[in-house]
Amino acid sequence: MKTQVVVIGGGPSGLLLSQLLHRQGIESMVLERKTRDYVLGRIRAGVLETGTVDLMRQAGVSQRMDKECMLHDGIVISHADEQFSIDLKELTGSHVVVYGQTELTRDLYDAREAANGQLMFNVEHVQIHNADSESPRVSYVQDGKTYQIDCDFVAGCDGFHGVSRQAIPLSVRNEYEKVYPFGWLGILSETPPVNPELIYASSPRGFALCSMRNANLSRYYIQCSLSDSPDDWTDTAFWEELKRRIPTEAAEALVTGPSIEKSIAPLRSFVTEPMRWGRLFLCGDAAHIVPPTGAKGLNTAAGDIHYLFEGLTQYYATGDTQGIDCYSQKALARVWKAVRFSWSLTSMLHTFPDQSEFDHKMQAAEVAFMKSNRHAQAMLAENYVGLPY
Ligand code: RFL
Ligand code: PHB
Repeated sequence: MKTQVVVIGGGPSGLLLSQLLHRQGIESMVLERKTRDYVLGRIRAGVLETGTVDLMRQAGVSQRMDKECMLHDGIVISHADEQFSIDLKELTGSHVVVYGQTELTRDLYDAREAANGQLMFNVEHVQIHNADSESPRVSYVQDGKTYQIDCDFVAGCDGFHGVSRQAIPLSVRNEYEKVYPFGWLGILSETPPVNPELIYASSPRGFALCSMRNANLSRYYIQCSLSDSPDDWTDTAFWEELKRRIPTEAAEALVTGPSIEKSIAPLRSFVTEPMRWGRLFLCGDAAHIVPPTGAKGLNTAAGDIHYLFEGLTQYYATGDTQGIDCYSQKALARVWKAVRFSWSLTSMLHTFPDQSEFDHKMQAAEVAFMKSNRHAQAMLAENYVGLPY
């Protein structure tokens, strides 16, 4: 088989790239290890930057999103008894959009399928060959049969546990990592959101987040121990713990109900450099992970796709490799800023196991400064709505 771009991974990064390329007449094949239903069953991101929304528009897949998404002009930060809003709109002139990753991915699958895009599911043993040559090849196994695809480029969009990053030799690959000593236990429930804006709550018992998907679908998280399993937490125990961590009025207003999904995500910061080796380009979680506190994972993935799409479009239109040559440098410059922001928000709002009284005082002083200082609020707001591409 032959195509122009092989995309490894049918998550949001891979599908978005494939759909954008299709709109430019550039052919791609997407290889996904799981089934479509499995990918759509993973409950992940909820908050989109306007840059991500614009890319969905550019990909021609924003119709449902434009109709169903919720515009958010602010977020609430609470710490012990202090509570204040960050007015995103007033501080930046911009906003974020609440639209679930599940829905965004569904829209992309629908569009790729409607255009007869080549999507292979349940593929195994994906291998990248000759990525540092002019003619890379990708092989995979499906239903026990081995297939080979000759291509011009390979986009590694296969997430943190994928094979693409491992294809870059250790002699050229540098990895930077910080693992946080806690996770997030998240639940989805068919209840109205407790507050129109997201609440990021820091409390002596740990962090909590009140988020949503729509007017009758709420997403809540609490910081938990890494040794916890979702089965350790009954719904009642979850709701009780959430109420202890969020502002009193919110706890009193909270509508509880059965969870329809419950999962634990570990928190990690991770970056691999470079994000390109020969004709292989890493995008999204395959190249970097951030803790979800800043809502930057999917948005940073979308940034990568923007740069790679620009580079590939330029190459196919003119033969000029300038865009693809500076892909890694451009993407990494934005990635590191998202990594810093996510780390700093995580550090400010979570309880750490070995934290001293001094450390607690530093967190409290940082929140108090932010509450009273417009510049500090503006710094958070600019990062939260998304840095320019
Ligand atoms: P994905 O979504 O992991 O998709 C990779 C795909 O590749 C497939 N795959 C393979 N396919 C073929 N061969 C192989 N060898 C393969 N290995 C893997 C996988 O099956 C999968 O389908 O990566 P992608 O596309 O880069 O997308 C990244 C985002 O999923 C991720 O960054 C976000 O979900 C992070 N995130 C958030 N990001 C935001 O921007 N805003 C948020 O509000 C937000 N909230 C979150 C989040 C992540 C969370 N978790 C669970 C980690 C909240 C949570 C709780
Ligand atoms: C979510 O709704 O899943 C969500 C929102 C904001 C975050 C992380 C996750 O920072």
